[in-house]
Amino acid sequence: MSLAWQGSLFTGQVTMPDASFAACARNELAGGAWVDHAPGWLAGSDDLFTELVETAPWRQRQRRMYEKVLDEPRLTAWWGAGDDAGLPGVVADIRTLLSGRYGVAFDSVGCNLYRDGRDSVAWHGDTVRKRMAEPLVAIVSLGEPRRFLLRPRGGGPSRRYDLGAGDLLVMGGTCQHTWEHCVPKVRSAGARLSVTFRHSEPAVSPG
Ligand SMILES: O=C(O)CCC(=O)C(=O)O
Repeated sequence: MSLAWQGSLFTGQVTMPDASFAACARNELAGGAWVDHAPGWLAGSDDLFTELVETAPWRQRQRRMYEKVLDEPRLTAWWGAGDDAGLPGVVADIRTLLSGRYGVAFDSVGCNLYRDGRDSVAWHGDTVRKRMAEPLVAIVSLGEPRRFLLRPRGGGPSRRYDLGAGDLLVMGGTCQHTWEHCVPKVRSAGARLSVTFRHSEPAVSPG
């Protein structure tokens, strides 16, 4: 696949998440939702971007819009629970680290490839909310920066995160119920990939 993107200036770094989560800051949102953001959390993320672009099982999904069936404006790849075939080792390591940090067993990995500024995902809350009151959704951003917006479901001012290479963003609390998120189209952008982690069982509260 031929994509336009510019790698980081820090070449030759080992691909490694920050197990200390030292740069991770929580933003409390209205209605019991929260977002954690850790800029540059995955060092050496360019190598993972390249590996996933080349090896992930990319699919072109389609959506029915009224009478028409349209291509989704992005490519996706998916590893379900218990299916790690071809999953890069560092992604499995990230999943373990996030599971320990957040007290849930992240078990599925979804990747989204935004080839340029025309690719996007519209406002939505993740469907995992239908099964859980407070699902966690973790996203590691790779490749070129892209805007990630959140807005209260039902209206209100949006919040903007400019996700750069290696950033971690985690949505929690009621976020999938009370807020919506999107990656809007932009006039110009290089390729960006998001690696998303979800879980099937709710968190078990200690004690
Ligand atoms: O690519 C992203 O950062 C967001 C992905 C997302 O919202 C989704 O796949 O449901």
